[in-house]
Amino acid sequence: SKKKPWSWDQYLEEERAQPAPLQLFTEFQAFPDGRNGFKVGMRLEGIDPLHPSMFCVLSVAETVAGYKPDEFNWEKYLEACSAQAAPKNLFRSQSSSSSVSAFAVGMKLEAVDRKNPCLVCVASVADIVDDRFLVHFDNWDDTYDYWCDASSPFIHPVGWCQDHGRPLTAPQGHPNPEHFIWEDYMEDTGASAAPSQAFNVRSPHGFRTHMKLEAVDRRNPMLIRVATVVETEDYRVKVHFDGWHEKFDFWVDSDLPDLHPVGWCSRTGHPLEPPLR
Ligand code: MLZ
Repeated sequence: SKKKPWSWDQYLEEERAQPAPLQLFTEFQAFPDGRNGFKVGMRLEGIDPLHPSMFCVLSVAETVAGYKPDEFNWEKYLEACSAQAAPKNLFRSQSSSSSVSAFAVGMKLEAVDRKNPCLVCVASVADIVDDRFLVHFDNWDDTYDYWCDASSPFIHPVGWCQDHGRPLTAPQGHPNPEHFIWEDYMEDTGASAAPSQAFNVRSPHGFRTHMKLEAVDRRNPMLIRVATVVETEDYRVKVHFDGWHEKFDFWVDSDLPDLHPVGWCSRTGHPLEPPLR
């Protein structure tokens, strides 16, 4: 007898589990709304993950996830009925999220070192692209750098540590790291503080334990697996690959583009790795 192909519907029923609701995912995690037009060999610019301050020349090596041609396609639909889409900027939520950021290159802030998350350190805005900017830690190499936007929970205005009774890690090589004084440092460096109104921390994500989703396996990013949220923090989730040992569980930011709602693989035509049995 031929085995029935694996299906989410049946699996969720067997496991009495719920899929993570669609509205918890960002637009980069949710279902694509256009075709993947990238072709092998096309050149582009991208951020080097080991040196986030560097943009490198890249080539497309392989393409998979394309929107299935038989599915509804806005572009084609609009063309067919010669209609216009209501522009994004008319929608309040969209225009506020794409508003010009008040951050400028050189401004100082206090930022969590994502590689040493218990440290909040003296940092600067090192680069800006649209509403995202590069956080650099003063006098450290660029391997601690990361890109974020004004809604990041990992950045704070100058003076935050003092207000919250938390230690602030001074720039590397600071002559008196135990008594770091922002006013003196900004005068010495001729820099200014990022204005506190520029910080606009997002609300916590809303994913709950036991919710099901589809997640990229970072050890082999070709593979997307059936997964479960097994632990949550305000801005991160711990992901478990169904049927795999818990030693493969991993913490990620809840807005990581490698997390997708149930049904994403079937929509995009990407193969989904079913749970190991
Ligand atoms: N133990 C590490 C901490 C580095 C912290 C850097 N923060 C931007 C070291 O001393 O290398």
